[in-house]
Amino acid sequence: MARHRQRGIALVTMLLIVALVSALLYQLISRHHLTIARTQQSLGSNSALSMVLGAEAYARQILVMSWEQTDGERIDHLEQPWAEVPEPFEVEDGFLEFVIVDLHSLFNLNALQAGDAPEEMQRLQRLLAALGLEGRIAELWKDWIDMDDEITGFGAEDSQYLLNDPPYRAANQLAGDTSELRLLQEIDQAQVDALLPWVTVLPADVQAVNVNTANAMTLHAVAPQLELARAEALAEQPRTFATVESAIAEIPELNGAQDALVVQSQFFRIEARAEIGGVRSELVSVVRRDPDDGSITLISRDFGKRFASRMRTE
Ligand SMILES: [Ca+2]
Repeated sequence: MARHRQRGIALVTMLLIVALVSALLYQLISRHHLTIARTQQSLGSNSALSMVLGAEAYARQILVMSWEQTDGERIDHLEQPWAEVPEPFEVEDGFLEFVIVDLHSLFNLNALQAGDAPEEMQRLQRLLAALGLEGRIAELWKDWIDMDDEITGFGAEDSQYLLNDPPYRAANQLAGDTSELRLLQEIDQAQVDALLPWVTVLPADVQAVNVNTANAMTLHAVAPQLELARAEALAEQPRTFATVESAIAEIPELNGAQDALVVQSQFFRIEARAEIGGVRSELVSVVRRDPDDGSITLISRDFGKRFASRMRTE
């Protein structure tokens, strides 16, 4: 009996030891897994970050190369290397993609700050009408960036914004980002989303639309005689006008838009996105390319903007 009991105790002890070792091993392995997962995550995010910064550097090179190829003519158009959208690059455990956008192909919302700018107000209203949006947005926007506190039409100034919860003030200066549209009084997300693809904020209060790269909406907005259908047809064609005058000579409907048009672009936006090991990184950079020597200056970098991937449908 005594021997049986001893055996029983030995067995229980063994089982206890096995259980203890198993628990210890499990804990060790879990910790190890966690460390591995953490390392993978950190490696992934480092790689994705390096990739988008690399894409930005590469895009800058393409912009310089495009400038060098203009052979003293110094015009920018969509037949140049920068405008070619590269296929997403497959890399180990992920992909990288980027695109360069000419900001002079878009409507400069900051142009509404110039003087009393009635012409720019009408231009923005034409854009809004073409998009089926209410014209009041132009007045709200003008008040948002103009330096005074006087309400324009159905616009709004501090007197309205300070009554909001939470209260805030009108910017009363050139906008730094198109996302400021979201702060306008009584504007909703759907209206902002409809407007965003066609507009930009250049660090200048002038309209400088490149007739060679502009989208149909922007051309229609700045040229009062240019119907939208005609603008759409024009935007489909390859355009390589050397001067604004030659563009107007060929397309008389552009008359009245001389002051708003250019054939040379300075500001570009680079949108880069990488996904490595399930970790995503997005970068939107704005750069200025000097029209005289082709050198590039970084204006802003934003890692917080989200945009649709051509690789993944979201
Ligand atoms: Ca104002």
